Amino acid sequence: MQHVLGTAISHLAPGDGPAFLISDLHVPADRGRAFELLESALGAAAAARARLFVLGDLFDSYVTARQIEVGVWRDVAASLRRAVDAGVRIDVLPGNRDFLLGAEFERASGVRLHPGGMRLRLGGVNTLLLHGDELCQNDVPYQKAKRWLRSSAVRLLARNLPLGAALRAAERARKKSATVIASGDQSRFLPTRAAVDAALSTGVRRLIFGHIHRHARVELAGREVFVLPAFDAAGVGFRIDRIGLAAVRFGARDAVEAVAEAATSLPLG
Ligand SMILES: [Mn+2]
Repeated sequence: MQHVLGTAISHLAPGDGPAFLISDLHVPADRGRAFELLESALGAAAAARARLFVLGDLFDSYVTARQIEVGVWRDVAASLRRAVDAGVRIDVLPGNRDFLLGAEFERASGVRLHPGGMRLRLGGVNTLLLHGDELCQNDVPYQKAKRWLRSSAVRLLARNLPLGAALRAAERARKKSATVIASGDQSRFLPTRAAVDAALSTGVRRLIFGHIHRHARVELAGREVFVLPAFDAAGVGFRIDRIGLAAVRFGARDAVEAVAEAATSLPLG
């Protein structure tokens, strides 16, 4: 398998029909607004006969395999399953908050879960889809912790935790991460130019990622770079077809409306 910045890349068959992309839903244990927004996106994808890509952090946290049988995790899986049964193909990347998603999630939801990034021809354009955390190479403590957390021993241990212990661990990790993010030099959370160049050097013409919660579109060395905003903020994602890529907002009753242009600059670390 090809790797970019330590991320395994799945090569997918071309998808030249319409596609919707969303990222960073962070669906919380109490459902929040994100759950409703997800249902809107699923309805819109079914109505438009579009496929759906979720570029990571679908959940605010996901630790143990037992989680998919309870609460909001079970309900999200059921919603995804209804869309899949209605003919929507859904491809999901794990994010940094839900990297422990496993085969039980695929089985319950019917989506295809890929280990890292995805590469495919999308709307006629060779495209690389990433969550985006691998691009933030200046965040050295995070990149170190990531290698450790994703080792097979830690994965095995976490995914087999009893449900109560897993949920408490996830809550502690979430609080700690909020404290870390609020402290220190914020520029370390930006993608680095070198990392973006490494992703583009795979030969794609378009790179799309999320994670940094900052809607943007920029051109770098003749290639297009698009950043998805956090979906839980306003229900905004991208629509891609043969005509191009546009930002859209998902609303009630399968409505999809155009969104104003994104920032055309992206600060890089
Ligand atoms: Mn993220």
